[in-house]
This record gives sequence, structure tokens and C-alpha cells, in this order.
Amino acid sequence: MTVTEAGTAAAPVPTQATCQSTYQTRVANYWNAEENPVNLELGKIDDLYHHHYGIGDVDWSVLDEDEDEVGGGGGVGSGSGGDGDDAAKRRDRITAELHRLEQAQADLLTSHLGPLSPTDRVFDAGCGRGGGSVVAHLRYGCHAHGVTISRKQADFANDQARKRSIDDKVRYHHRNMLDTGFPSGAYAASWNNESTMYVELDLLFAEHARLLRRGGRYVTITGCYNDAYGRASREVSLINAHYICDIHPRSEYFRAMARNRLVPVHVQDLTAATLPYWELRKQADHLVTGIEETFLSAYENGSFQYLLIAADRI
Ligand code: GPP
Ligand code: MG
Repeated sequence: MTVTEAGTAAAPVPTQATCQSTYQTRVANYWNAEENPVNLELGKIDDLYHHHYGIGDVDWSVLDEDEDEVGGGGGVGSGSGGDGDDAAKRRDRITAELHRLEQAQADLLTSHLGPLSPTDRVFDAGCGRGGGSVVAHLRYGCHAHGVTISRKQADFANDQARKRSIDDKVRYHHRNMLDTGFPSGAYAASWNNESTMYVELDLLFAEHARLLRRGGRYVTITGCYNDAYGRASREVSLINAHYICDIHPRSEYFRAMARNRLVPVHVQDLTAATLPYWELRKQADHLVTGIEETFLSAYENGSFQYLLIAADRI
């Protein structure tokens, strides 16, 4: 590290080989190391690995203790190891319910990409372990190209596609979503599912506009801070620190889209729809990461919103 005459430390210059900023390297390191049960245990259920939250009403019966467990003996399953089995079953029910809600979120986003045909190509910006691209392919039969800054995520996602025998149509790349190197105008639809907060929106939307054909569809589901509240709240700042991201204000999405040939066609506030997911996740002792209360407070105090925006590329 060098120190300037003024005494401030200069940030290391990105290496020419990767053109990756120090910030991007740290984000990649986070995702290369990430193994949260809330992502892996949910994904294992049906091999759809998501890195986003859920929407919709919760089936609260998943929290119920099993009768024989409450009764303390005598019933079926209360023999040796019975209580442990019941507790494990309850954990499994909660895990499955959270996954159902995350799947509902993915289905909603995917429904806004279409109609699409099997010859169409779609671009998944910030694809994580790949679940979203698989969902799009299963729904439309289309080709899907995912991009993640994490080598480990890209490898994991490609393994999954091979296991499903869809690797001829669904591929993941260890690349920067701001500079994909993919061909211009080749995509019918593209999206960011909770990945816009890692990048500058103008650079991001310029790349989507370049990749999308005229009339193509862009969709994002994102957490944004609420301009009507003011600036970023304490809770929004805590979320930024937790994930090493930089949540944008709601207004910036529309400004940056307008500057980059993306015209909103549908805007949906999903804040109320995602609250039950966080209420359930908070009670999932085997899955919590420690950020649950912060999300609930951020949504409840009005400083943070969960938004879907669909836009046409003109
Ligand atoms: C969820 O990923 C999304 C992010 C990390 C980006 C931040 C999103 C906001 C809406 C602010 P994940 O599924 O890997 O997170 P977790 O491990 O907490 O489930
Ligand atoms: Mg998750």
C-alpha cells in the first residue's frame, strides 16, 4: 500500500488481467466462501439453488410441534429418538416452506420475461448458484446464459446444469455482468434478481440495453431505499455492511433506465408480500443468518422497499 503526500492510503489499482476493482474482488471472495444453510439446505430440496428472498403467504402450520412431541410420550414416534425425529421433521417443514416462497418469487420474475420461445436467449445477470436460469429454461425452453463474479458459483451452477442434462441450453460464466463480452442484440430477455446493489446502475443498464434486442424485456426484483423516507436508514446501512453491497434509492432505477433505453412497463411493490417470508425465516433457528430482524425493521419503518420493475428495451 502506498501513502500519498496528503497522508491518505491509495487504493490498489485493478490488475490489467481481470479489470476487476478491489471492491469486486472482495464481493467475489464473499460469494466464493458463502455456504449459508439457508441457501444450501433450501436448494437441496429440488436442486434449485436461489440467492434471493421469498414472497407470498406463509403456511404457519409448519411451525406446529408434532402432537406426540407435545404430548411427551405414548404416541407413535415417541419411542427412542422420537423427539429428535419430530424436531427434525419440523425443521424440514420450515426449510421447505421458505424454499416454496423463494420459488414463488423466482416464478413471478420469470413470468414477466415472456412470452419466449425455445430459440430465444435470456441473460441472468448475477446468477449466483444458477436457480433462476433453470427456472426460465424449464418454463420457456429457452437458452439461458448466467453470469457471476464468483468462480465457485459458476462452477457449481454448471455442475447442476450437467446433472439435469440441460447444459446444452443453460450455461454459466465467471464474468462481470457490466462487461459480459456477449453479442449485442442477441437476447430476448434479461434480469437481475437481487444483484443490482453490487453495481452502478448506469453501467449495468447500458450492458442490458446493449445485449437486449429491440422490444426485449428487462426485469429486476430488488431491495431499494425509499426516497420518500429520506436517505439510507440505519437498517439499510446494516444490510449493506452485511452483504458488502450498496443499496440504491428507488428513484435511481427509473433515472438510470430512462438514460439507457429501458422503459418501465410494470412496477410492483412486493414489500408487503415479502414480510411473511422474513417473519418465518426469523423463527427458523437452523437457518437464520442474523440479518432477519434488520430486514423486518427496514421494511416496517418505511425506509426500504422490495420492488419488481419490468421494462421494455426500446
Ligand atoms: C440474497 O442472497 C441477496 C443478496 C445477498 C443481495 C442483497 C439483497 C437485498 C435485497 C439488499 P442470499 O440468498 O445469498 O442471502 P442469504 O444468505 O441471506 O439468504
Ligand atoms: Mg438466501
